[in-house]
Amino acid sequence: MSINYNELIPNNVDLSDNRRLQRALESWQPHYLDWWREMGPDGFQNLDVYLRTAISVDAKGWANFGYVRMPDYRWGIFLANPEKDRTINFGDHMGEPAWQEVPGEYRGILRRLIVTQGDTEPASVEQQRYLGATCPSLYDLRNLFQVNVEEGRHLWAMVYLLHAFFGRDGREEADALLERRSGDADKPRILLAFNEKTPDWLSFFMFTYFTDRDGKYQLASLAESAFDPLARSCRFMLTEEAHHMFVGETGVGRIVQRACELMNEHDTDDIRPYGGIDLATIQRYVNFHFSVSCDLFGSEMSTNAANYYTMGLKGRYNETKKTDDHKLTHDQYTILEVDGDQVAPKQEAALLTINEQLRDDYIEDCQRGVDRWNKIIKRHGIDFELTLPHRAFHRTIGAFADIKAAPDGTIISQAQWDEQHHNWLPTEEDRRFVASLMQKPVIEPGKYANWIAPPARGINGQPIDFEYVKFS
Ligand code: BYC
Ligand code: FE
Ligand code: FE
Repeated sequence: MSINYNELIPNNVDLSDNRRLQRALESWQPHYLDWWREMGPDGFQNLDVYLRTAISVDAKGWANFGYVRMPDYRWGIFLANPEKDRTINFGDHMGEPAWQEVPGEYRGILRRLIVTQGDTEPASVEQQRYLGATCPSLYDLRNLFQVNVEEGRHLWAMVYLLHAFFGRDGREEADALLERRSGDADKPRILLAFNEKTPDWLSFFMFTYFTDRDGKYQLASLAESAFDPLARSCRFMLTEEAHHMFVGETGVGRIVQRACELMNEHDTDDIRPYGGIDLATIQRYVNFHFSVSCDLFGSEMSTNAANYYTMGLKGRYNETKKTDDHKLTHDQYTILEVDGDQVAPKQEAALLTINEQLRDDYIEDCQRGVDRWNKIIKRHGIDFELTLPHRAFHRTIGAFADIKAAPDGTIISQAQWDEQHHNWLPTEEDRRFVASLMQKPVIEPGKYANWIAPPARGINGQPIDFEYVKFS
């Protein structure tokens, strides 16, 4: 299905056939642009940025790269192609045809899921608003802006669903998505991680590695939804998500590489005097971003999640590849719980552990990238391993919210935590140091800040010294 770019709102949903919906979205559009100007990237809005724009939703649709001013980016409504005669793959409605409309009894709950998903997208743009001013290169600046415009597009995806299927309540929720603000005391974003700051580029790369990856797993679960327009929206969003995680993985990898180079060059672990970010600091950032992202999966035991599943609203990762009965009424699943002064495995009813099952898939995926970072370290002959902290570490949601745990999962006292946590989480001093490396933007084509290695290759086959953002 090709995308119609001749309309005010590019789309592949035949928007012009539904004049009421078209008009409603066209009246939301200027509010979106106001939000983008107010809360999107600070500065840089009049520069030409080498961005990709989807021209169709099949694999070849991504081949379109060109210079665009960000406010002129063609945000629109793109759903993956419909699957013919799609049926519901799990829960009470398994085997029935997928829904093209929202069943009345699930309206409130489905709207809430869509709003929660939609809320994260503008939140992340707000969190990343000031990073342009300290970019390590034009290549990285372009990647930041690519991520930002696509998160804006993800907001459009959810707003389309709200407008098209939820009537007046949906329109009100769409307006509210532009009113909440990341970190605002009075009108914060919904989920905790999206109210944290992303103050520097190490945080940005960690965020796109760990937090965008929550996006991947949540979107994959929603892509299984019985509500077909949601499933198709999320399917296409996942193709955009892959680039965000690539930015995170390669960004952290390049910082690790530069750290190793400086360690070898100066024969010391203490590379701060040479303007590198030491591996111990990188580990503390990993600990922070991994733990707050783990919280995004909700409680281990969740009747909400069980209901979403039974109702057919939100499935598991790769639902159709699983070989159980897709109802889970009799199955068990092992999760970790606090048992006295230890963290111990316990069997629970599988249906209640859907959140934890997704978190397990997520953690496994997180580990793969950490392994690749460790290969970089090993290749430099350095004896150090980055590790993911235990899932009980530094949690504020779920079974471990009320205890303190060391990164290895040992339960410790509050006093031990107070004494040790500066070794485990970024300190004020770490953050000040990282920020001190990132005082000025590096905007000369082909130049890279000293604390990060250049990428292995450029974007879309372009060289690494390409003018990814035009300042002239
Ligand atoms: N912060 O049964 P529970 C992305 C609340 S990221 C604050 O444990 P449930 C992106 C919960 O709402 C993907 N509150 O959890 C990435 C509930 O409240 P009520 C975002 C939280 O409901 C980077 C209570 O605690 N998408 O796309 O099973 C850049 C107990 O709930 C949190 C989605 O999240 C938290 N961390 O699951 C850009 C998908 N966790 O009912 C974008 C949609 C839980 O007591 N959302 N609570 O008032 C969902 O599927 C679910 O809402 C959650 C929570 C998985 C988040
Ligand atoms: Fe997104
Ligand atoms: Fe993303």
